Amino acid sequence: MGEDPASRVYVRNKERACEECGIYSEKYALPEETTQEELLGLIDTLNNKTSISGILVQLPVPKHIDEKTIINAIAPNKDVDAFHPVNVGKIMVGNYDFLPCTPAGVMELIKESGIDVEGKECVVVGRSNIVGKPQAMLLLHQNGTVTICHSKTKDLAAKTKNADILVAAVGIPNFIKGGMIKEGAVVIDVGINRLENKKLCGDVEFETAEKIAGAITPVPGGVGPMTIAMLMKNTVKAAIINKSK
Ligand code: L34
Repeated sequence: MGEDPASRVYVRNKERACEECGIYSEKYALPEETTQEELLGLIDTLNNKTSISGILVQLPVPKHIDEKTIINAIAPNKDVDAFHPVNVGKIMVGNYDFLPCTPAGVMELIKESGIDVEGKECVVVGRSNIVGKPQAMLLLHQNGTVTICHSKTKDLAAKTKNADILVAAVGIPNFIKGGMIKEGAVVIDVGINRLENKKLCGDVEFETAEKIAGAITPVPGGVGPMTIAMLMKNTVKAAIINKSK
């Protein structure tokens, strides 16, 4: 909804991924002026449309729309973002259908790189509902020892320097410097920041961090594409779950 230029790129990438996977998709590019009632009406239509297995409202939504109301309106069995409180609760107790795409993508990168989370010091910088909080929970499920840091954390560098696995999800360009990282640590950069020169950069200062880290993800080409891959996975799962209904 609206004119967010980054959202336009991400949604286009999602459409393209659907095509590549052979997933049927519908895109509704709603104008900024659309009312909350109209958006809720569309969600209700899609909730009841049997040809649709998964629904996603790309965030951020314009200021006159209440994000929580929108997330709550999506049928939990079609909530391929796993943002609905029912799905958030299921993740908390470890009995879930969908994982949120970005944290799940981070876990997949860790797993595919042969990194064992068990017993590791994991530090998540950022506590958003869509990344930081669920990321911490997924690392905990893999028996990591998890610390969540945020804007009020005292002596952040001491915390990040203790991390075997460091996940940066703060949304501040180049916030984590090489000097804040432990030698050999796994550094995962969730941030996608657009600089004034239009260049993309992460929350980690890559040039200094790559010299210290044992493994590190780039921006672009790191977590972003994994977010989309996990959306495809959730959508296939939703199709299977909803087929029997
Ligand atoms: N509802 N809103 C909802 N679900 C989501 O899972 C998202 N997110 C975040 C923003 N809002 C959302 C995304 O889709 C972030 N995000 C996302 C998706 C794709 C990419 C980045 C973020 C991506 O494709 N990144 C590319 C670069 C793209 C570019 O050129 O800007 C990369 O290589 O990182």
